[in-house]
Amino acid sequence: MKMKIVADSSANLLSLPDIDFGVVPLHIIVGENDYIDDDKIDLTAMQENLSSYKGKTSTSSPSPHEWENAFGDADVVFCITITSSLSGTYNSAVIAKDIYEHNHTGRKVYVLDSLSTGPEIALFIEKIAELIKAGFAPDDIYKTLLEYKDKTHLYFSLASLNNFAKNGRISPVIAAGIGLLGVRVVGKASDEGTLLPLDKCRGEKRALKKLIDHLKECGYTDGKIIIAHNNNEAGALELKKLIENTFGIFNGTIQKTRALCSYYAEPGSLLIGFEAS
Ligand code: X90
Repeated sequence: MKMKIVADSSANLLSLPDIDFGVVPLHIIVGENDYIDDDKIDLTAMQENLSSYKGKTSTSSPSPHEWENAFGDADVVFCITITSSLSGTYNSAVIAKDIYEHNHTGRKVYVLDSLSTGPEIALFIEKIAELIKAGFAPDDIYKTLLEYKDKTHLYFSLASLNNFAKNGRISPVIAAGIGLLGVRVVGKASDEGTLLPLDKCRGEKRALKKLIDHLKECGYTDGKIIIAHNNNEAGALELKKLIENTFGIFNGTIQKTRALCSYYAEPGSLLIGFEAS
């Protein structure tokens, strides 16, 4: 039985070792340019264009057809999407699932709405890969994944909320009052899969301290952690060090954001996905 994991590009992953893995790109639109968030994109050029462009910019979700192509010829697909509260990506995956299962009797697609993005999705993907390699049956993998999802979290320190506000993905009330230069918004993905700001921090040091406080509140001890950063390796390494000092271990990895997360988590931002109890 051929099993495959398929995620959208918000997971910031391009490949997985020893596992059949596919990525469906979202799009970043800057004037005339449609940037496809795949392995061929020039991220530096996109970011430069974004920072100098004065007109409207936006993003768009993949079509059902793009999902269907990524399912390939797998008998079982585990499909993980960015939160349905902020993107049409999940809806389009569900449509693709229906078409795929209808056209290929006996094949099965599990679609999981992550209610999150970035490094928390990456944790889900790594968990599924682990379970596939351990030889578990598809239904058991999906069940274990749903339990796992209750233990993981996504927190962030964002350098700006401009692109969220401009694209109507946070309320104007929340957007106002934030957006001061040098102020970082620390917050989390809510249970409903929306952006929940928790603290306004002047300077990165304070933001990192807040993130550590939130890890403690969540009952974090030594679970797996993935940090994703947009052009802020120094911040990611500093956070890693604080985690080591506070919890005695950094059980994790550091990644760079790909295009979709780089658009919303603007340069200087950090995302952190972790397992708590
Ligand atoms: O369909 C589309 O055009 C894509 C819209 C995506 C909007 C959300 C992107 C989030 C990227 C930013 C920080 C974390 C926020 C967490 C909220 C769940 C990462």
